[in-house]
Amino acid sequence: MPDTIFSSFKTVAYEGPASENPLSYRWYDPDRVVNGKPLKDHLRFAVAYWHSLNMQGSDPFGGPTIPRPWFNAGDPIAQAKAKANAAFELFRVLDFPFFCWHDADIAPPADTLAETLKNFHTMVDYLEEKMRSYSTRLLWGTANLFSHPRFMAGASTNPDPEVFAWCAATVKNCLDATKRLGGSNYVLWGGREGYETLLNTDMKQELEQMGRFLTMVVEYKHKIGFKGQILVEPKPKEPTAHQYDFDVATVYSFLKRFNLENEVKLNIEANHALLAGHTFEHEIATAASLNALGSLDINRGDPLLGWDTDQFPNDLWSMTISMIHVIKAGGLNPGGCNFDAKVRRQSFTPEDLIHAHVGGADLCARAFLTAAKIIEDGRLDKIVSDRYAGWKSSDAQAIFSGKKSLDELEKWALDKNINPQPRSGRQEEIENLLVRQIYSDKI
Ligand code: XLS
Ligand code: NI
Ligand code: NI
Repeated sequence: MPDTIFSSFKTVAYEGPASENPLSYRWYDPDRVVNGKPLKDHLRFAVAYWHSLNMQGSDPFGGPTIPRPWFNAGDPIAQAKAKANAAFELFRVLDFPFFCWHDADIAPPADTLAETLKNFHTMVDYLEEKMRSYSTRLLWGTANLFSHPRFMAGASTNPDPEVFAWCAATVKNCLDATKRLGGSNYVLWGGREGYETLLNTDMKQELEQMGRFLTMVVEYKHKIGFKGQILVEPKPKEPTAHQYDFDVATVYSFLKRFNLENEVKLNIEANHALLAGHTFEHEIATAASLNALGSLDINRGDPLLGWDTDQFPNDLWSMTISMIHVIKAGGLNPGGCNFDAKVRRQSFTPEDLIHAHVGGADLCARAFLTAAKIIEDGRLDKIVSDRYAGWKSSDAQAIFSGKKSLDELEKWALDKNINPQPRSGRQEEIENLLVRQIYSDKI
């Protein structure tokens, strides 16, 4: 194996909660069986190529701070190959079963479409070769249709149909590559699908374009027999103030409008939820209630800042509540937990990147284990089902089955002389119960 900045690190192993070794898993025991399946198959952790291999710590006020030696490895293809060598060593160190990429993360873009695709194919061949010697698989592929200046006015929503065609060609190739590499999902995040100013924007036209584009993606998926899920990733505010894929509810109604709700599911990101004025658990529960939960982008935002800081997660409370909803929705598979998270610009050593993923994986694992226990314990569920118990009566069920109209209900209410009484929502009791369970050492 080629020598990389990650090669000297031992593969991080599960050592249990008592371990003082900072580069060990204390909660993430990949083989621990929960609800009949090993933890690794529930969580399906993935490394995000862009944040872990490409990002070098630049921000609007300063350039790169994080040395990534593959960027000095020769011509652009040599750099991309050196980067891939390091990537697979990082996956090996973390013992993560999956990774995710954008086309532009794995292969250098060029001036023409033909050359860009040529580079991409060279690198897909190379990744395929790497995947023969490593066990890490592809959770999802996606296209970067937002960084290059040609996308400044949008990708599929661009006023220029040639940009739309460029995007179609790119996504076609990314879908082909995802299928070839055995990917479980294909993601579309609408990077610049939104507008800077309404003054130059035909919103109706742009939404029609976006709907047509997604429909073409779904049609092509079926044409090539790609069995993975197509996922849309909601995000508000960034980079444009008005993003069309604002949140789960907005994306779902868009899917309904274009009859795609049975074809496309959602990739939900914690930081995006926060930016939309929601919590991660709210977005997951919303998707679950619509049968639209697909996969998760794991990270956290800074509530004091208004942008996508993409930090590694550390909020056990929110992650546990989120995992309760995930488990109740039937789990994530074929989705997974992709660490769409980056280290801070002062965290420039390879070790920082490993610490970041180890902590994130442990947090998710602990949250998942606790969530499974809370569900098994049943007390929380009992409180909730008691709260809705009235709906189990045959009279109440008749409302749902459409057998009662407004005027019939009026008659029923008057005949029964109903007088509904307030009942406690028991919120503090529930919170106390969850504090005990979430912060318990016995997991
Ligand atoms: C950006 C998004 C992006 C998607 C993939 O904020 O989270 O990283 O996950 O394009
Ligand atoms: Ni994301
Ligand atoms: Ni994001």
